[in-house]
Amino acid sequence: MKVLVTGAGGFVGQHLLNKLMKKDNNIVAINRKNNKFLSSLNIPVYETDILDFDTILNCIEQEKPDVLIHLAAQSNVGVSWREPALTASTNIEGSLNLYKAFFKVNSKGKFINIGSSDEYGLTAKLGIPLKEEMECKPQNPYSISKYCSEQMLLQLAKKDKVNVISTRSFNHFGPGQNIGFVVSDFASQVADIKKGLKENKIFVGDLSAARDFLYIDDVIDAYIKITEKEIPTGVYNISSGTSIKIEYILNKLIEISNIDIEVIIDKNKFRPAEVKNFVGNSDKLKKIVGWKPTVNFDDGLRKTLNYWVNN
Ligand code: A2R
Ligand code: GDD
Repeated sequence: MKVLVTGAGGFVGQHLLNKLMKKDNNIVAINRKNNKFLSSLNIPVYETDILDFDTILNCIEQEKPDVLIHLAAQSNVGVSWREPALTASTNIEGSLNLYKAFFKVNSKGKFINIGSSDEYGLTAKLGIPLKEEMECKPQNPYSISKYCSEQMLLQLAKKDKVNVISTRSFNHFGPGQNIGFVVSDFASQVADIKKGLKENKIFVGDLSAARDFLYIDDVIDAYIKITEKEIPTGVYNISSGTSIKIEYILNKLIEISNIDIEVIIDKNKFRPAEVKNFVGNSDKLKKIVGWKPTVNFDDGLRKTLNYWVNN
């Protein structure tokens, strides 16, 4: 099977490619700029912005992929408040470019769009595990762009009678995730303290929020199953089913590090609008592709902290 991955040099992209390469797949990558990891793999890499339709079409015409896994995005909620237009164009127009180019070349192919649990927005306030059929009320520029692209793609898929899977992936974390996401923000600071590069103070945002977290390996496993198995067009949650308080993550990382660390709440790190608690129900995906998460949350934190200590 030939699989084209966009955003291949990003956090999820690198983990996904490592796993896909171990299987009998033919991989092609799209990435905006030159990337050391991608250059080290023996695969075709197209360096382009997903807003550049002609280059995208050229890549897809040359490679003729069976499956497109669309990861490329402005993925950071905090950044989306500062750059709403960039977030909208990348996440909406970029996704539409890929849809148009992909199905122009292969109307029998599978388009996997990576969306976000954040699309549920205010509905999460119900405090019950979110299901795909529940209403979405996104509350920030990032989740609005993700919901918009998801709905555009699904409506077009209905009209064009093509196969589009759009995930609502809940929070994920692991080695290689950028600063700007909560586990990386905390683990990188704890690692710097451990290495003596920083005084024993950690700066954090809103600790009262809670999220449904998956370790990156479980997320990749879900994406691979969606790639390999037949799956009807629609929306699929990818979640653990458990909500974890941000404060727990902080305390656990400090406990694992075995150092006394002073916690400083930094109001600048708070979001203009925050839905406090997310938890998802992923029965739909489990039933169709037989996926279930397997990594213990605390073990995932240990691996992530080790990554930061060693890098
Ligand atoms: O910003 P760059 O140059 O490192 O590339 C990022 C890429 N990307 C783009 N590629 C082409 N044209 C663009 N206009 C463009 N804007 C961004 O998407 C990077 O390689 C990738 C995103 O990687 P991360 O920010 O590390 O996100 P992550 O965690 O891998 O998320 C994957 C997907 C995204 O759709 C998220 O919204 C979702 O999972 O949660
Ligand atoms: N980033 C960050 N940094 N968040 C903090 C911090 C901090 O120092 N302190 C507290 N938080 C809180 C945030 O206010 C939020 O409630 C929670 O920790 C998680 O923040 P993020 O890791 O930035 O994740 P997110 O939920 O806003 O968005 C992520 O998850 C989505 C899935 O729901 C991103 O990975 C999105 O791309 C993804 O779609």
